[in-house]
Order: sequence, then structure tokens, then C-alpha cells
Amino acid sequence: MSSTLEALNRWVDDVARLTRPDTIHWCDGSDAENRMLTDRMLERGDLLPLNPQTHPGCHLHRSHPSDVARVEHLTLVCTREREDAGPNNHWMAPDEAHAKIDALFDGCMQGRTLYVVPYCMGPIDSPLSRCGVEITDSPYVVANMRLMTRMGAAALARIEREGRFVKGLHSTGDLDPERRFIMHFPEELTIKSIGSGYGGNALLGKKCHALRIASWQAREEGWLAEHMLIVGIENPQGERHYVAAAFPSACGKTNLAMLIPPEGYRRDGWKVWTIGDDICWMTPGADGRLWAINPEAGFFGVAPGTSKSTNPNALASIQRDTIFTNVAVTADGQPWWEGLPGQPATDWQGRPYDPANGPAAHPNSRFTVSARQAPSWSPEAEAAQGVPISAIVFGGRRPSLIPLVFEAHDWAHGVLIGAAMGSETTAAATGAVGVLRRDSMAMKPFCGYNYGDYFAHWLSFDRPGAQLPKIFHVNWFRKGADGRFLWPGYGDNLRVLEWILGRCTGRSEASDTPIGYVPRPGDLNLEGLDLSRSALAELLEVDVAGWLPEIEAIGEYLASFGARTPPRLEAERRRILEALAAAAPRPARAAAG
Ligand code: GTP
Ligand code: SPV
Ligand code: MN
Repeated sequence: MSSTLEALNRWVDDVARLTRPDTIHWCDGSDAENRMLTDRMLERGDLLPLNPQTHPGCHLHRSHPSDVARVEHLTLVCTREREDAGPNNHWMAPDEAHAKIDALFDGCMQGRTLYVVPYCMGPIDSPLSRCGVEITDSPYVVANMRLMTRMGAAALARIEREGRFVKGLHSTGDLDPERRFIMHFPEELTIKSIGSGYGGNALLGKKCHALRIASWQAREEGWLAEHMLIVGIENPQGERHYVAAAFPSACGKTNLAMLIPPEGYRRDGWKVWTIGDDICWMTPGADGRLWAINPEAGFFGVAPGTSKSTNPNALASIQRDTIFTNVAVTADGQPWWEGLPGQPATDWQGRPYDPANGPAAHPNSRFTVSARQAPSWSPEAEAAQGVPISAIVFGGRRPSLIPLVFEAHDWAHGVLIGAAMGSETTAAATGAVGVLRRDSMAMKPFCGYNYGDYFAHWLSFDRPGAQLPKIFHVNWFRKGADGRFLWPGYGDNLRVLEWILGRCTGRSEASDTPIGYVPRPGDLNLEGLDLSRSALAELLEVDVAGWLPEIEAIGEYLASFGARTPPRLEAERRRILEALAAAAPRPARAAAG
């Protein structure tokens, strides 16, 4: 088979000449093809069967123990000008990068099948969607792409019609971390990835295309490609509002996107609809509002912590036709991870479970499942025009200082809040866990260009005629003196979303503080919640003395992007600093100068 698009055929030929596969398979995305691939993977041991009674159509994949997360130090943005990639990215000159990685691709598919995977990011008939083709030698990648994107014949037809697509070349290579690279060439709409079979490194439609390449295109074309969930909140009056929220990897997007309202809310008629759990593409509409689509069609979710009490929607979604990666297994062949009832028999590496070896499931173990299987999945996720966004929410893991929720005074202040985001690192990427780092808009690992230019692009949406969403910051991860989370989180986060949407419709009150509008204890609906008065006070406190050094640190961080940082952000920062200094007890006032 081949396509009617010469440019595509030529590229596949060129790649085949370089990588020398035994055979070439063009994917059509059909059930028959998926069965064939599954059988092949079961035969080779790429997939292991799970209990077909409790988990029909589910399989386990164990990746190489050195290949279990994104590798940010091996992820490069290769632009002609180094400054265009910015200090937020690792950079290599395009010629040098191509030469380096093509040498690794040379002959790497000998004895293997080359799969051509056409995919569409977003509803197949949406003008906001964008297409790509991934070439890979991993059937596991094909099976995941089939769940995560609109993959196959319909995507190919659109690509042939449009003639334009992102080229992604992937091989698992020999899985040697020394010969592993994930390279992006935004000026050529090209991705090359070798040496890893793991999620974000290998499913090229996801972070590589839908964020790094798409953010570059979005800047050129006037839209936004963001690391955000999209959730619809329906109140008892039947009004539906959509919220887009950016939290860093493993900081709660999937959970918020699928939350189940607390009991009292359910009784009153509140409903929550999932549109997306990881990526959001937003474009200004003719009405001035931002309209959003989820470019993905599935969830690649964190398994540990997913349970009946935390995320029952996710748990219900993954009872059938799911690929589990690096989870543990019970004696009767069910997938298992920390947070589930029962006992693991074997750990994520297939060893008999021994607590001395650490957690049974890898902390970054994942499930891949079609989004349609979520009970909360919204039909609006298929809408060609997307959904209108009422509020944008930023957040991260901040054990101290940052209140449960606050609202930006205006768009520019909101952009500063997003740019200043910080969060403790998680197991989603290799490296130390629990280290506080700046992660602007949760895009540190995913922004395909200079952060300074990115902040300016965000600011540019504030123009005449725009009906922009209000911007908020949340922190579900504030800890008390005893080291425990102060806020119950999960379903109870709807209480905060209700306040947020109330701010958008004029129904919620707040106190105006130097850092933004903060709810007073009585402004949140806490009915049915067992939260001590002191915990609530701590969650909503604006600690002026603590904020002064934070705002100083934000200044140093913004300055690190040099002349590309828009002066407007620094002006906003100084405004806050001065307001804090005016609110501070006497000795601190001098600091603001
Ligand atoms: P990526 O898929 O890596 O982008 O992650 P994500 O942002 O979708 O994170 P996810 O929802 O999978 O949550 C990651 C971890 O945070 C899980 O272990 C959750 O149980 C935990 N978590 C999510 N929401 C909350 C919350 O409100 N409070 C607390 N304490 N933990 C939470
Ligand atoms: C993340 O790390 O933010 C993820 C998983 O959503 S990955 O696909 O690996 O990027
Ligand atoms: Mn993510």
C-alpha cells in the first residue's frame, strides 16, 4: 500500500532506505489490524495477558527498567537560531542534530516491521485539528497511538486532502540510554525520536507534536497549544461552563478532568463532563472568546493513586480494552498499583513482590484507554468548533505559601501568575522527585520555543474585542506542620471550581489582596466537609512576609530569559511587590525599594 500523496510516499521511501526494515505496514486503524498486532505482541512478549474475566481486552506491557519516563535532558529543540529555542530548551543546530540522529537510525529497523501511522490530533472534521504521520518500529506504539489519537484511514484521507502533515520518525533502537534522543525541528515540522519506547518519548502525537511542534505553529498562527485539561461543569440550573487547567505532569489533571462531585453537590444536580485530561488547543473565536479542543482521543494516565475513592471515573474506564504499562499484577492476573485494595504478586519488573524493592507498581506506571470509555466523557469533545473556555486555572505542587485558590486581577496579571508557576518535580520525568522548580504554564518540558516569546504570545491575546477567560491559581498540595495535605482534594476540588465559576458569573465574593482576589472562609461552599477552621485559615492566608522573597525569586527567573521577556511582566511583578511592601509590617517595607 501507499498513499496518493507523493510527499508522503517519498518520505516513507527515504526512511525505509535509511532504517532498512524487513517489511512496511501502512496502518488503517481497523479492529482486524489491532487484533493482528495484539497477537504479534503477545507472541513476542511485548504484551502479557491479564485476567480476561475481570479485565477483558486488557494487557500489560513491561518496558525496559531504564525506560520508564520522559527524558528531559535528551529532549532537544533544534532551531536555526539558538535563541529561538530559548534557555528553557536543550538545543542543537539542525544540521548537526540530523547527522547525529540519522547515524543512529542507520539500519536500525533490520529484522523489524516499519509501521506508517497516519493520525489526526482533534476531531477529524475540525478546522482546529492538525495531522501527522508517525513512522515507528514498535507495535506497542501503534497500539497506543490507536487509542490516543484518531489513527488510520480517515486521518490519511485528510492528510492526502491537505497535503500538510507533521513528520515523526521513531525507533526503539537498542533502548540504550546513551543512544537515546528526542529531537524536534519545528521549522521543518519534523520530530525524530530513538532509543525509548516510553509514552511521551515515543507516542509522537502527544507531547512532541501536540505541544512542542504545535506551540510553535500556534505562535505563528495566533492560537495556543497548552498542557491543560478541559472540564465541563454543569450547575443545578443546567448551565455549563468549561474550565482549562494547566498543572505539571502528575499534578492532578486527569483527576480534575474526571472528578465526581461531593455528595451534597450530586444531590443538588451538579455534573462534571470530561473533554480532555492533558492537552488543550485554544483559538479566539469570532465572538472573541477562546474556543478549545482536546487534540487527543484517549488517556495515558498515571496509575498509582487511581482508586474508587480518588477517581472512580478513571477506574471505571479501565476495566476493559486497556493497555497497562509497568503496573504490578495480583495472583489472579489483575493489574495492581499502590492505592488499590488487594495484594500484588509480581512487581512492575515481573519479580515476585518484595517491599524491599520499592513500590510494586512503578510510580510513573500508566494506563492507555480510549476516552470514550470514561463515564464522564462529553459528546462536546467531538464538536468541530470546540468548547468556549470561561476560566483558565494554573496550579502545582506547593507544600507552603501558595493559597488554595486566588484570582488574577486581569489578563496580564494572570499571565504573570502562569509564568511564575512552580511545582515539585514528579516521577513523570527521570531525575530527582520532590524538588521545587519553576514550570511556567506547566510547559517547561513542552514549550517548543523561547519562554520569553511564549509569554509575549500569551499577552498578545489581550486585544480589543477579546472576551478572555478569567485566570486563577490553585494549590491542592499545601501541607500542614504535620506534613499532611491540608486540603482533601479530588472530588472536593469542585468546591473551588464553584467559587471560580462564581467569579466568572458574578456570584462569588472575594477579598482583594496584593497577590489577587482570594476567597474569605465564608466565600467557599464547605457544606458536608470536615475541615478545621485553622486549616481553612492557613489555606486562604496571604503571608506577606513569605510572598516578598517569592516575588523576588520570580523576578530573577523572568530575567533569565533576557531581552525576550516582555517588559509588561516585569511591570506587573513590580506592581505586586509594591502592594506587598505597602501591606507588610514596617521593617519589610524598605525591601521593595
Ligand atoms: P500527567 O498525565 O503526567 O500529565 O499527570 P496529571 O496532571 O494528569 O496527574 P494525575 O491526575 O494523574 O495525578 C497525579 C497524582 O496526583 C496521582 O497520584 C493522584 O492521585 C494525585 N492527585 C491528583 N489530584 C489530587 C488532589 O486533588 N489532591 C492530592 N493530594 N493528590 C492528587
Ligand atoms: C506527562 O508526563 O505530562 C504525561 C505523560 O502526560 S507523557 O506522555 O509521557 O508525557
Ligand atoms: Mn501530561
